[in-house]
Amino acid sequence: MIQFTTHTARKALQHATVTLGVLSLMLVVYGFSHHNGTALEGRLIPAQIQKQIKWVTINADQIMSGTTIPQDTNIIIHIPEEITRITRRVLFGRSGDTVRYWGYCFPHENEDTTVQNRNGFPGDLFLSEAEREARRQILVQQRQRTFSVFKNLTAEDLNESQPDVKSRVRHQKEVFEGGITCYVMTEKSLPIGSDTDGDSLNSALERAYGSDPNNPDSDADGVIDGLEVLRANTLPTKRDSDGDGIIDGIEDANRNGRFEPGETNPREWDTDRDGLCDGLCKVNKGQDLRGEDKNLNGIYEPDLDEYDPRSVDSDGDGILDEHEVYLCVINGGDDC
Ligand SMILES: [Ca+2]
Ligand SMILES: [Ca+2]
Ligand SMILES: [Ca+2]
Ligand SMILES: [Ca+2]
Repeated sequence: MIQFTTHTARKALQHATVTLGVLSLMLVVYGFSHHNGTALEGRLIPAQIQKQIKWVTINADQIMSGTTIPQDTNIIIHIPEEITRITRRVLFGRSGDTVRYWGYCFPHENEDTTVQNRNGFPGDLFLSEAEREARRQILVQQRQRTFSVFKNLTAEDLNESQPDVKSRVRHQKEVFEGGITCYVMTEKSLPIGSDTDGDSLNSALERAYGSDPNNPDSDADGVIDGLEVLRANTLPTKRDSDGDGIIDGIEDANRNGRFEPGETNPREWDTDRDGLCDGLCKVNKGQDLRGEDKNLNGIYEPDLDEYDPRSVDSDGDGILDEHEVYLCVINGGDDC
C-alpha cells in the first residue's frame, strides 16, 4: 500500500513537471510569435492561429528507431537516455543547410541556477544553418532600411546590438544529451533519429537507404554509410555503386567520400571518359569483359596489359587507350 502511494505520488509529480514544462514551452512559443514577424517562428506561428497548429510528441523509442518530423507542426522530442551525446546535424539528418528549422531545449531540472542567470528564456535555442542565414539576411535588410546617407546616424544606428538585443535569437545548442526534452518547428519534414553505430547517418536515414543502423559500413566496401550517403552520393548497400567492377572504397582510395585527383570516380564507370570502363565491364552484348584496371585493385599496372582509368593515353605514346584496344582486338589479341 505504501509502495502504491509512493508510486502514485511520483506519477503525480511527473505529471505536474510535464505540465509545467509544456506550459512554459507554450509561453516561449507565444513570446517568439509576438516579436519580429519576419522571423521563422513569427511566420509559422502567428499568435492568432497558434492554437490551430497541431502539437505532436515524438518519444524516445521513435527517435531510437528513426522517424520523420512533420513540417509546420509544434513538435516535442524526447532524446533517448541511451544516447550519450548526438550532434544537432546528425540528429536531424544533416538537413540544416537547406531546411529552415529551429527549436528550444528545456534545461535539466538540476540546472535551475544557470537558468536563472540567463537573460530571456530558460534552456538552449538551436537554429539550422538555413535558419541562421535567413535571419542574417533579415538583419542585413533591416540595416539597409535603417541606414541612409540622407539622415544623421543615431546612437542606435551606431550601436547595432542595442535596439533589439533581447529579441535577437542566438544559436546556442549544437550537441544534444540523452534525457532532455526539446521543442522543434520546421518548414519541411526532417528525418530524426539516433546514431548507434556512429557513422553520422541517423536511424531514420539508415532505414530510408536500407543500411544497417548497427554497422557503420553496411556493404563493407571501406567507406562508412554516413560518407556514402551524405557526401559521396554512393550506395551504402552496394560495394560497387557504379558497376565498373571496382569497389567504392578502392576508387575512393583515402575513403573520405570525396572524388579527388589520383582517384577514380565511384559514381562514374568511365572516369577519364575514353570509352573504356574503369575496371571491367561487359561489352559486345555481354560476350566480353573489357576495361582499364583489369585486376580491379585501383593500381595502374602496365606490365599486366592494363590501362590507366585516370588517363586517356596511359602510356603517353600519342595513341589513345581506346584506339590501342581497337588495334589489339583487330589484331586478334586475347587480352585486350
Ligand atoms: Ca548510423
Ligand atoms: Ca560502405
Ligand atoms: Ca566502382
Ligand atoms: Ca576510362
